[in-house]
Order: sequence, then structure tokens, then C-alpha cells
Amino acid sequence: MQNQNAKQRQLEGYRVNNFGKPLTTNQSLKVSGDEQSLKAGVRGPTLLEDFHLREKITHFDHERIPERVVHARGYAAHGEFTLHKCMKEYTTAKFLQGAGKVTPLFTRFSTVVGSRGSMETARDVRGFAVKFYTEEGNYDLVGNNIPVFFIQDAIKFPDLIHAVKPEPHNEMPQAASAHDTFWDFVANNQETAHMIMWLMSDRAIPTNFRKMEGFGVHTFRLVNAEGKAHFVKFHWKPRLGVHSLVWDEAQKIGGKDPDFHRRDLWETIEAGSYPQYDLGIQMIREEDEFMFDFDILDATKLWPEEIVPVDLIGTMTLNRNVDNVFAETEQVAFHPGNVVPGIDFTNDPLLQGRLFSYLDTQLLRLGGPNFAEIPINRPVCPFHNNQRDGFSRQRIDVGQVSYHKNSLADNTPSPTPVDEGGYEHYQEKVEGHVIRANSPSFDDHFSQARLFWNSMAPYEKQHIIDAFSFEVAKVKSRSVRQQVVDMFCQVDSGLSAAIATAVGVKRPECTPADVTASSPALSMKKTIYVPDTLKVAILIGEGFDSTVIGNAVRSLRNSGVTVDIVSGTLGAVKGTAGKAAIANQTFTTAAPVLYDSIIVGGGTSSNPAEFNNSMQNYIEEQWQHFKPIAFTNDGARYIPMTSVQEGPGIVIEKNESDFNNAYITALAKQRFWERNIFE
Ligand code: HDE
Repeated sequence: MQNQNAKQRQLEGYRVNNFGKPLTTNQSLKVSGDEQSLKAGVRGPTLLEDFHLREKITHFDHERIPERVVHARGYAAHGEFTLHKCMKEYTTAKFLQGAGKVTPLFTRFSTVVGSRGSMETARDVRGFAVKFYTEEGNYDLVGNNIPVFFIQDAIKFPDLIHAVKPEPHNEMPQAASAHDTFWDFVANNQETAHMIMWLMSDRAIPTNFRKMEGFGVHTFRLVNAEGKAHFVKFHWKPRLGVHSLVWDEAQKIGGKDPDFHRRDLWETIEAGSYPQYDLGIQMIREEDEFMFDFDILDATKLWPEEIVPVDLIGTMTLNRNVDNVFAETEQVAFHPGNVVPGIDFTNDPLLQGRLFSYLDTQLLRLGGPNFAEIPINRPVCPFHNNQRDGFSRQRIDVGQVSYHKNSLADNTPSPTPVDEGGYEHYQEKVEGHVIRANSPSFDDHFSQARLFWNSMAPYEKQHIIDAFSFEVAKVKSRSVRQQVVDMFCQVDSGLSAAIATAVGVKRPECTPADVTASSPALSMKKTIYVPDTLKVAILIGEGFDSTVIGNAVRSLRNSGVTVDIVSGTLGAVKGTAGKAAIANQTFTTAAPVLYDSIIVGGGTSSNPAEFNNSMQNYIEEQWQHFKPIAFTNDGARYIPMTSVQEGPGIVIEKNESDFNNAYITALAKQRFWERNIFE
């Protein structure tokens, strides 16, 4: 199925399989040797005429292109969007007409701050960019996993990014916001308050790309055939729920497996467990633009779902990994300005600036104006215009005419009338004085920051306090630490008092924003909890109970759970009843932080002290990260050797009439926040 859509058929024409083929130069000349350069005598100097050597080394010398100035570290997959609800009433966009309509797409996830090789589990915003290859041209929904943004006007974006990237004098820290310049920016640009609350929350350390939401962030417009517009916000809701790592875990994974998120996406797609997200939209009628206590053009504000409900209209399924990361993931060029008829912009000043920036940055990154011809960027419908030439032009436009208007080519290519599908910008009435200023309706920076805080479950609030305490404590300037604490007093005095204590500055006195409302949809607590695609390590040694473990493996696989057998060494581990299991990881190649849960299967090894130590480390860390742990009868002997206390999320074979079902139920819950690890 994943090879049948229009984009895949188009890409097929570009795929090259080198397997079994003779080695040639780029001129298709077969070469007779690839290990020695051409020399004057076996110990003599290399000859300039060795075109094969020169071509090979020259190409290598030019392999790198500039990384994205932001969102450099990313990973992508192909997929499809299936519409469930016809949107004809609201938009003329053809990919949103007719339930059941399928549109090919390409989705790239990313971190924002780190460079291309940085770890993926950093505390950061995640990019969530989708390119729909529609029959009317490419539509790009270039969003993030957080519904609001740091700033309100694009002119401040270079300042924000300069502040958050590694500091210029020593290029540290990599992929981290926990440093002086970022927090100095925050405290001196207080429209960041709401976004910072999200960034300090668990949303900024997603478990994987498959379990995070996506948001278009800006307010866009849907426009129907009568020219009537609705304001709209786009959401992606993951079918597996919204789940996050804990901070200690995220940091450790950064070292154990810096590729953790891409590996997860790659492996689940290879295994056929295709990630799915529902596309949701919130709509506001044009005439209701001023009915809210926030400005709908302000990108630091969200539309609470309880006030403006999210309607799910279709599903994205990611069903194919790329063939080549550079050719596809690296060369893909997203642009919020790539729209189709029936979708339009608003005057959000952040969006307006983005409409300039993406094409501009791609001219540099992809080496000139012809990047729309790169296979991954090509629309699936033909494109014709009078643009010509430039570096690496690939298409061959035939004929003598490359201008408009003309008579020699019957005045073609010619514009398409609006009623036949030509793009028409929404005819918004615009008037005003030329002015460099913010709208006063953008002035309230704290009400929604407080709304977010009010909406958090107690454990989520604690995580926010912990995150602030970590990040701000990394700031060396005492003045900046104090400014941050003073600023967040306007969100909640308890929050700022807790940060003040943690970072050694004065408790401020202030009055927080007067907001008592909450938006339950903002908490991750009520998300979807299923065991599908979770990853369990089964820890065993010689003499483990092979019947219990065999049944557990079957039960887990039936629930869509992935299982690794972990032991002291790779290979066969003998169990009871003469049956062996094959360990595919060792205690050192794997790590407890890489699993959603463990089953402590018992047994031992020829070095019992080392074996016990490894078992205890795995158990201790899983316990500290609030994860479910199962113990077989034999494995339960480790409980007294660790901090584990019997209670929620601890499943012990001897206590359960149905060990496997009890474990799957615990597994689906994923974290047991009620576990107090400090008692
Ligand atoms: Fe971007 N952003 N951005 N951004 N952005 C880029 O474009 C920019 C913003 C987002 O996987 C760049 O091709 C400005 C908001 C994603 O390839 C650049 C402003 C949102 C990606 C750029 C913003 C985003 C980018 C760097 C302030 C969420 C990665 C490389 C007005 C709605 C796309 C590139 C991919 C990438 C500029 C703010 C999302 C420099 C000026 C808000 C997901 O053009």
C-alpha cells in the first residue's frame, strides 16, 4: 500500500539500486581499480591525470551542506493522510473534500536548538512539519509540538535563537536552554512566559515522536467557494496518547542512545506498527474574532479546547521510512507559505515573518533557487512558469518563450481563473497607519501562563518546578536568576518561591495574574494509555523459569509489546525444564532507561556478584523513573536488595492469580507517579 501513492510512484523514478552493478565514474566509465591512486612507479608521486581519484575526492570534499539554522536535528518518514470528514462547507482545498480522500505526505520531526549530531532527548520544542503532496500543489503545515511560541513578532526571532543557541564565546552548552543568555532573554522579553511554562513542562521531553501532539501554532484561515472564511488552528493528536520521559531519564538516554527518537520511529515503522495522528481543527467565525479575552492573532496564546472544541477530521499514518536520509530528510524544504486554494494566512506578525524566512534560508541551505526540483520537494502535479536557470537546474524547458505576456506561445503558461482553481488571496480589508508597534491586545503575557499552571496535575506541577530549578540553577548570573524568579511570580507565587529557594535568590513579592480557570485538555494526565509498541526488557540468568518467561513473552507480543531478552552475555541462556532463551542484549549494551518496563526473571550467572549488581541497577533505575516492574517468583528475591516497595506498578508473580494480565494492565499505565521514591 505504501508504494502505491502518487508521491511514491514519482520517487520510484529517482531511486537507484547500486547492488551488483559495476563501479563507474559519474561519466559512467567503468573503473579498473578503486584502492590505489595512479602513480609514477609504485613508490612514486600521484599523477594529476587520475580523473577517478580527483572526481572521488572532490565529490567527498563537497558532501556537506549547511545545516538548518534551527531544527537541524531531525528525522522523517513518508505517509498518507486520510480525510474522514468532508470540509467543503469551510474550504475549497481539494485534499479536504470528500471523506475517504487519501493524500501522500512527508513528515519531519526535529529538535530546535541542537546541531545536526546532537542528542534527541534534550529539553526542547519539537518541530512537527508535514508536507502534503496534494493534487493542487504542495501544502506544508510546519508546526511544533507546543501550541504557542516564545515571541509575538518575527523580527525578534534572530534574538531568541541567538540567546538559546550555544553561547558564542565558548560554544556551550550544546542542545540546551539551561544557560545565562537564554534565561536573560526570557526575563527581558516577558511575552515568553506562556511558552516557557510549556518548555519547563513534560511536553518538552516527549517519550518519542509517536507520542506527542503537533500544532500549527498560528491562526490560519479556511476559505470556502463563496469566499467565506473561518479562522482555524490545526492540531495533530497521536493515537497512542501524549507521553513524556522524566528528566533524569532524558539526560541519561542522551548519552546511552543519542539517536533514541529516530531509532524509535525507524524501528516501529520497519515493524509495521505505523504511527498515527488525527488531524484536529478548531474554528472561529470571522465575526467572532473579538469575542475572546486574548487576541487570536497572538501566537503566544492558545484557544482553550473547552471554549473552542477540536474537531477530528482525518488521520495521518506514517508507513514508510526514507531510503536515504540526506536525499530526503535533509533536502526536504518546508515553508509555511506553501498553501493551496482554500487555505490562507492571517495577520499574525509571527506568521507574516515566517512567510519570508523559509524560502530565504533554503536558497542558502540548498544552494540556489531550484530546490523545488529535488525529488522530495517536487509536487505530484506538474508545474509551469517562466522561471529559468540558476544552479543545478534539472528540468529542460523547451521552446523560445519564457516571459509573460506573450503572443508566440498563445500567452501561455497562463494564469488560471479563481473559479477554475487559481489561488486567490483572501480579500481581507486592511487599513492603518505605518507603525512599528505591538497591538495593545498583545500585552497580557501571564493570564494563559497561569491558565496552563492551573491545569496541571500535582505531579506535572512538581516536574515544572524541578525543570525551572535545574535550568535556572545552571545560570551563573545571580541577577538573571533573580529576574527569572521575579518574572514567574506573575504566574504563581508558590512556583516562584520554590524556584527562588532552589537557585539561591530572594523570594519576590508580587500579585500573580488573576486567573482561576483551568483547561483540563492541557494536562497530559487524561491522555490515552495503551500497551501497544511499549518496549520491555526481560532480565534473566542461567536457571530462570522458562515456563513463566515463555508465557510472559507470548502475552506481551500479543499486546503489541516489543521484548528484548537481556542477560550478562549475548546468546543462549539456559532455563528450567531444559529450555533456553536467546539474549539479544547484554546488561551493558542495553540500559534501563531505554525500556518502558522490565520483568525481573531471576536466574544467575557464573559471576553472581556482578549479575546481582546489574539486576539491582536495572531495578533501581526503573523504580526511580516510576515505571512498572514485574518480578517472577525467583526474581522477587531482588526486592529486599533495592528501594522497591510493593504497591502500584509492582507486579509480583506469587501475588497474582493472572500474572500476565496484571502486568499488561500496569504496563499500559506507563508511570506510577504516586510512588514516592524519596521515602
Ligand atoms: Fe521556523 N524556521 N521560524 N518555526 N521552523 C525554520 O527553515 C522561523 C517558527 C519550524 O523539518 C527554518 O528550512 C522564523 C514557529 C519547523 O525542515 C527557518 C520564525 C514554528 C522547522 C525558520 C519561526 C516553527 C522550522 C530553518 C519566527 C511552529 C523545521 C530551516 C517568525 C509553528 C522544518 C528552514 C524542517 C525551520 C524560521 C518560528 C516551526 C530559519 C523566522 C512559530 C518545524 O526558516
